[in-house]
Amino acid sequence: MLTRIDHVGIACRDLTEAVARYCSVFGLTVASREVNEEQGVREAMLLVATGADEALGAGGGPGGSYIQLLEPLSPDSPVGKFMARRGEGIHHIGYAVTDVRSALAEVAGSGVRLIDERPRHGSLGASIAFLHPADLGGVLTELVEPRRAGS
Ligand code: MC0
Repeated sequence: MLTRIDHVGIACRDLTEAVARYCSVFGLTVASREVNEEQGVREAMLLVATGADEALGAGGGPGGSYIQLLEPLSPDSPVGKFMARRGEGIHHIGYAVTDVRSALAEVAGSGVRLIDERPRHGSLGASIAFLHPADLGGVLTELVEPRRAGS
């Protein structure tokens, strides 16, 4: 079901400062910056690797892998609450899937609780859905169906 690790989501207090730090330490480039009101985050995707078989260039794309830096828009958002409890750090792992709706149906059949019964909008035009950390060893897990190239 999982085709690769799409991104690691990292909660930070100050997105500008975190982007500057990660770019300078690792020589990464920023693939996108977005505000996602529904999710309560301001975020940036930093390109780690392009997809091996997709030759998408420096802008990354559906086959890429990323570090996603997440700054909460408010203290009562998911990332805001997480940071109040645990401070900055790894917030979730996003795995790529080919078809998020069928992946959700398969996961539901295994008994793992779905946070999202239907896909929502994620970074870089992806369709995403979260799975509950309590059923996955304390790891908030995201299924990511990347935007198809050209769409
Ligand atoms: C909370 N918990 C976590 C966690 N957040 N455990 C692991 N990783 C996390 N990130 C745990 C708490 O420690 C607590 O455990 C329990 O969940 C309840 O915590 P809470 O603070 O009362 O929070 P809830 O229950 O209101 O919500 C938790 C839940 C929520 C995971 C359901 O944060 C959620 O719906 N997350 C999915 C949406 C999201 O995170 N969006 C932001 C990224 P104990 O053991 O003390 O009970 S959006 C994004 O990333 C998009 C833009 C994208 O990738 O494209």
